[in-house]
Amino acid sequence: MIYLKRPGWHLPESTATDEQVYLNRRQWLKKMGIGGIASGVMASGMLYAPSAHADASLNPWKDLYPVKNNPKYKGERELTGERYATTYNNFYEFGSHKSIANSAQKLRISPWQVRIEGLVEKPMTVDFDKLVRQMPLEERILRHRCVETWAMTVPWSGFEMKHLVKFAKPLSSARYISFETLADGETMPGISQPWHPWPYLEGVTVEEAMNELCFIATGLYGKPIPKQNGAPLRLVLPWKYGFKSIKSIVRIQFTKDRPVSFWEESAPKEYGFWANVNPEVPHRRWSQASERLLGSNERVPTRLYNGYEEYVAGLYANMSSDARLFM
Ligand SMILES: Nc1nc2c(c(=O)[nH]1)N[C@H]1C(S)=C(S)[C@@H](COP(=O)(O)O)O[C@H]1N2
Ligand SMILES: [Mo]
Repeated sequence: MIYLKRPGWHLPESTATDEQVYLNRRQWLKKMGIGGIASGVMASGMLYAPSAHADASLNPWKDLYPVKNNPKYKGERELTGERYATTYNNFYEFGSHKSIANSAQKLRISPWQVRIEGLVEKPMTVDFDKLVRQMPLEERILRHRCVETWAMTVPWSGFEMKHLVKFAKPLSSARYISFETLADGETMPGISQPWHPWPYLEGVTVEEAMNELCFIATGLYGKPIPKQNGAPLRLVLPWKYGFKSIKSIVRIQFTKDRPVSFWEESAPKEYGFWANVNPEVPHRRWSQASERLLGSNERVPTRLYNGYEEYVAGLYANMSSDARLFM
């Protein structure tokens, strides 16, 4: 008889048991033996400290970082400590819990190829190395809001998605872009969970992809992006719930029809295509009115479009209300 463990659906933060959830930054630093320094100083001191997991010396793209900071995107909140952002992760391919940072080190990121196909002038397979070296890299501090109600503010390095769209040369008939994550049974223990529709898949409209906030991250905290955060390239959609920001992309497809994402297929009553952050539309199992800042116990009110309304509200102005709502 095959025994299957209960599916690890998204859970609200109040049910999480990770000790970091309950320790504030100062308590955590104290536990790590580095307390006693003013927290502001500590936060910036930690910013470019070596990550606990990344073997940076082996990363083939380390020469590219740090990249020039774009001061337009300041995050407007205290930066989340690097230690939190790189050890408290969602990456279901490595398990349906937050502590996947160690097991994600098995991910083989070099060489890495991305297949670009569908409604494009010419389908192609491109080496990530070649791609990243011809893109205009910049650093942006952006807020991230997970549907589970935790949030972080981190410095991503990477490039605007619109440069990748131009590179792909889509046909005018393309209306959506779908992205797929690697699904490698040898290195990713999570994909043996048969109730999820692997590979992880997400999508945006071409118009959303051309918005200046739509970002491809290849770096984090001034270094190549750690494996647990989606190396070597992942999407960053700061006005949408975090699950839209798909990691470790191997396939990009331009389509006429709206793709059905991984979470939409897993739990259609709970997750939709648009997934724009909206404090007034609760998840079926919990409220979305507030969020906990990762690395502290502070809760703050959640904002419409995660506070990025001025950039993205126009995308949904002429649509029926579902796009502005959670689904
Ligand atoms: N391939 C893949 N991408 C993914 C996920 C995942 O499980 N698999 N989790 C998503 C969710 S729910 C969130 S909140 C963010 C978390 O990104 P982080 O671990 O870098 O904070 O990644 C998103 N991208
Ligand atoms: Mo999430």
